[in-house]
Amino acid sequence: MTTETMASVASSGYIALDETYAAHTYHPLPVVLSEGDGAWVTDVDGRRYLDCLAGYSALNFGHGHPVIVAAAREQLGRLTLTSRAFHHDLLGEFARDLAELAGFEAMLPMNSGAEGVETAVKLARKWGYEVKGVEPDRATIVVARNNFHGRTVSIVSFSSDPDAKRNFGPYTPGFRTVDFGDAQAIAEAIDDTTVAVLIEPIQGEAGVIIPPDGYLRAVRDICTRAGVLFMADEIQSGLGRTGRTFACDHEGVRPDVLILGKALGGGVLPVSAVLADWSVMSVFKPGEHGSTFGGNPLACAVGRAVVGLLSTGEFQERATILGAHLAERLEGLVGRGVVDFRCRGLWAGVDIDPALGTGRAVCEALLRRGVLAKDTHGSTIRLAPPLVVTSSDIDLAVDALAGALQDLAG
Ligand code: IF1
Repeated sequence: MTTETMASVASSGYIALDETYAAHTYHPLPVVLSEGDGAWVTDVDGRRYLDCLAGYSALNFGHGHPVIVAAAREQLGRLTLTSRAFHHDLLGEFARDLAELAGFEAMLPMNSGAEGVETAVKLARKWGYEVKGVEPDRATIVVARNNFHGRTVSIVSFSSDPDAKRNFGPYTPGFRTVDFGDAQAIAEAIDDTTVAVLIEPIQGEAGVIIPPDGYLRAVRDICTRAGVLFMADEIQSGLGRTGRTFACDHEGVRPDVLILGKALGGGVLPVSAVLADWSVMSVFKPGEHGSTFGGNPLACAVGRAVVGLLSTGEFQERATILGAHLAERLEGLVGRGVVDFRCRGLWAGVDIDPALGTGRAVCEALLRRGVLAKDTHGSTIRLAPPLVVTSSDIDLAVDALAGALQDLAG
């Protein structure tokens, strides 16, 4: 039975309804989820799956973490939205807590990750003109090939993924692309129009691409010497995923602008934020940037709960210890259908032998074995379970991967 026909009668009804009314911007696996608890989810037929995607790292704390749910429930009954035309009693505390966790003087609350990245681009350009003295409308930002920073027109303007970019022009100018991992290429791309360098410390969608040791430190030093802003997109790599609070922490590097999202909303609602010191953030004046929902009370309540969970270091330690176990188990699959893998904390990109099939085929086989995962490109899959996963869950996931590879080998 093919995977496409594997969907049950019940789930087929849901899938048909999705396809009738929801834009076809995804090709979901044939599973219809209805409940989540920790690292596990349940479909409409009562089948349970280990969630190894975790909402692309938006569910670092798992489905329904009690601290996050309690904070959301309590705030739902109090005040959920005011707009920023008025103050409310949670923004200042959330801003303080997040700024202290990240080591910055100020934060700007937004909603989606893409809004966070767009905010950072606007901030860097404005800082460039008003502080650095770049000629008006000439600002450039250096970005990395194979980046993923979101789906707005300006962001896909500097994407190197043809599917993400095709037929969305005319594109926003002012971006220069260099190979990820090549610090010298960044130095050579910087000139007197450059206001910032924007990179993911580890490239997620590209396949969990970890740069050479010292790369982040080199980028930091190059940006400092050139007087340009080092902007780190930690929307996917941040908030415990790699075993540290932020992926930049692995090299002891502090960016000038830090962009957060996904798990900042606890898997409950979209919460993103841009952090910087006032020497940069103060270029934004009232009326120059904002959003209806940015910094809303419900987002602040959930965001504060997330910061509280991260402040103990428990999740970072779990990701380190369990990530080492994941890497050790994956090592055992190299040469048995796995060509190579990269792993930092509980975040792995696994390259499957293309002769066995595409990453999609592997994920369909994993689905049949009770594990949810998502391919990135070609024959690479990403494993990123919630950080509440257990060691035996990881064994189950890797055993299922071994079985899936045998299924594909025939
Ligand atoms: C989709 C990818 C992952 C991100 C980084 C900003 C954003 C993302 C490093 C934008 C979002 C999501 C978007 C989602 C699938 C997923 C994704 F496959 F698209 F590329 F994770 F790798 N910076 N990534 O990873 O945040 O606006 O989505 O909140 O668009 O299909 P967002």
